[in-house]
Amino acid sequence: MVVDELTKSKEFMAMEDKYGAHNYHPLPVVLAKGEGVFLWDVEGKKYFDFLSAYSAVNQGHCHPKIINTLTEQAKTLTLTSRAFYNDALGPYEKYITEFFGYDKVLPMNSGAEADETALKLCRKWAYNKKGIAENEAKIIVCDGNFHGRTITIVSMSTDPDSYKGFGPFTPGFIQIPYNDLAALEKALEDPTVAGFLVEPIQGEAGVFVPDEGYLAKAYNMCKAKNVLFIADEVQTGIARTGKLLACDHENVRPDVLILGKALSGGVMPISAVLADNDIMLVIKPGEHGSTFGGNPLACKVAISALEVVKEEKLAERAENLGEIFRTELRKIESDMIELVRGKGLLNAIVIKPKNGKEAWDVCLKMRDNGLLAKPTHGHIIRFAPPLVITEDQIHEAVAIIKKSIDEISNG
Ligand code: IF1
Repeated sequence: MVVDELTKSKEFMAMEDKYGAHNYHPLPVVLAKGEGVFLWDVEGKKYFDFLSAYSAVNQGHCHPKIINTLTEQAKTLTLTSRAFYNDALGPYEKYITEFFGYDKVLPMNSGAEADETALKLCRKWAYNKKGIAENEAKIIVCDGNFHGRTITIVSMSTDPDSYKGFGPFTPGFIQIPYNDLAALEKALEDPTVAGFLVEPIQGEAGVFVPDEGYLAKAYNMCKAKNVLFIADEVQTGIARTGKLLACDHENVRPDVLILGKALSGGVMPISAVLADNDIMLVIKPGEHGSTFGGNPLACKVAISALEVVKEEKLAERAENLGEIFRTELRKIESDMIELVRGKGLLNAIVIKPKNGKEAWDVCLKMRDNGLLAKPTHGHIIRFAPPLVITEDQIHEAVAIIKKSIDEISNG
């Protein structure tokens, strides 16, 4: 960037630094416009978006169908609260429960709220249905988990960046290694265990894909012990991994399904918890909710966002284009690429630092070359473009990734 261009971007970055909390360390790029797989910065430079706001923009930025729905409903009715009925919530609840095959949905806003809802549902079910003594219910979680940033959720975390300095912590969680059925079997021996909360693929931990069969075996082990299998598909759901849900790869139907992010196509915060009546109905009127949960604007937007998934066959696209993407990435000959892994269009490369250069430097170089991605846990770069990307664009993006790694590698 030449000096005057830097000024504009620098002004925006300085403003965020001066007036905003420092709870993020963004890649230095200031975005102003998004359309489909592309983003533009304040200087008008165009980029491939290979993060999709952490898989919230699966349908592509500002999808016309979703934006039309948003603008029409925004002129009509945005929020009633659940103190009253409205003409959008029922039709949405019917649509989404039929879409995913569950009796009921509890609508929330953020992914963390949906995870918290699932935890409350599981505990209430433990006391009312499984007969565990009040306040004794335990929930099994995995090392490396990421389910959000609330105090109860970080109480489950094994990442000090997530929990350190935020104690005291919520009790009642058992941490076991991810992708370890023996550890799960042992933990399930505890009769006070009520649920197993798991990401079908661990996104934040670095796109860890568990062994084939892990989810199905874990599910069966939970059923044998009358323990709820709770799938957090906030990041892996909505077609991202090549199926509507990542659990679909193993034909696992979670007892409790948690959705978020792309449920709105990246347009606004919409999340949901789905379950059948014997679980969902343990929560009675007045025992849980949220001001914006299930608001008419979100209901209409979510229906459009899900219609796009079906109409544009986004799961099939993710499956096919993900294979091509991983194959092409694996052709890149570089001693900086340790490995390539992923499922559908949720992928990552593990970078081996070289000459003091690491994943962050690769991301800066990719930015200069027109592609945006961000490292997770220092040495892993996650690649998650909108699922509307084309095969030609996949090849274009791989060329940028290769060029950038070569430039960094050869210093
Ligand atoms: C950040 C991570 C990803 C999630 C899963 C629940 C939530 C998330 C599997 C909570 C949210 C976001 C949060 C965002 C960055 C991003 C993220 F790096 F933090 F871990 F994707 F991997 N379950 N993930 O991935 O949903 O409350 O955010 O709507 O906090 O920086 P949320």
